[in-house]
Amino acid sequence: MEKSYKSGFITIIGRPNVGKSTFINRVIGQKIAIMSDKAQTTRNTIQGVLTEKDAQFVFIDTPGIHKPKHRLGDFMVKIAEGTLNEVDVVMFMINAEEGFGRGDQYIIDRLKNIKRPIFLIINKIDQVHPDTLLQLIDQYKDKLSFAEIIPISALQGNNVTHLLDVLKSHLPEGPQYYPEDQVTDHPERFIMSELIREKVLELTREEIPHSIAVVIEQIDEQENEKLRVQATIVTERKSQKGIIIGKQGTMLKQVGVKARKDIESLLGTKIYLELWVKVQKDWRNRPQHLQAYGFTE
Ligand code: GDP
Ligand code: K
Ligand code: MG
Repeated sequence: MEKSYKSGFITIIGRPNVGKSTFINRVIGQKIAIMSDKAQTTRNTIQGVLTEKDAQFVFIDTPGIHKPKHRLGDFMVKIAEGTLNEVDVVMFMINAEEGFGRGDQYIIDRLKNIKRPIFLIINKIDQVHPDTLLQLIDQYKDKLSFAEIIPISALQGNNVTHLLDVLKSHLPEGPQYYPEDQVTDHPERFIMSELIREKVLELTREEIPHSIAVVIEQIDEQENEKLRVQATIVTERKSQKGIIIGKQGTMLKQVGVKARKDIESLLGTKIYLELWVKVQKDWRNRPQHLQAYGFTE
């Protein structure tokens, strides 16, 4: 008898920095969701597609659900919540290094009415003693009726294959939604801007909060077949612009070098990257600006 094909959509939800993007990158094996040790790095849903012989997993990376502090936060929570009832499995990811907190309660309250199988994924087990793990499971197991509780290390890969097997068992029979060589349905433009934003966050450390956006203004091909990518980094304040540019442009240059390398490996081609920085006061609170930067509903 022919074995049936399984496919479905899986969303990953959890507090910022628990490892959602790291997990997607690990299973997809290509850098599609940016990672950083700062909260709220991921602002949009990114789909990662994993195709196996008998199944296709479509992962949706959500921005961390957290209480909104401004309009952008509001927007991020809305898309994260919106995905929950449209998927086949919800993965609620927590960080094994942290105990149950208010942020988790907030998420659990939002998961209570979801009619989908919810997995509790305890990530970063490479950082904790097995006893801590047992205590955590004890703490969480009665808060919600979890279909599965699975500890993993997204960074080192421990137990990730097992998780995929269990996920597969929860997926319905279905078609192969995407061709097997497609790993994401996100426009490359968006990923490029995310890679640039990641470098800014990484290199400027604590000084730049999440008040930046990156816009890819233009992509064109040069005569020598290199692509030229022009991008603008939008900041809220003049002082932030100064930090991003750095002394005699050194910071911006570093951002450019690092982002260029990642974009080149994404596109498989050499590029020129031109970066500009501009100040747009209070952009996060103005709906028309959110739209201009791609945060549309
Ligand atoms: P997200 O905000 O949930 O998408 O979290 P990220 O994927 O951006 O990860 C946040 C930080 O946690 C990064 O510095 C990752 O390298 C780190 N991280 C993610 N998974 C693991 C893990 O399994 N073990 C350890 N030790 N660190 C991890
Ligand atoms: K993050
Ligand atoms: Mg993320």
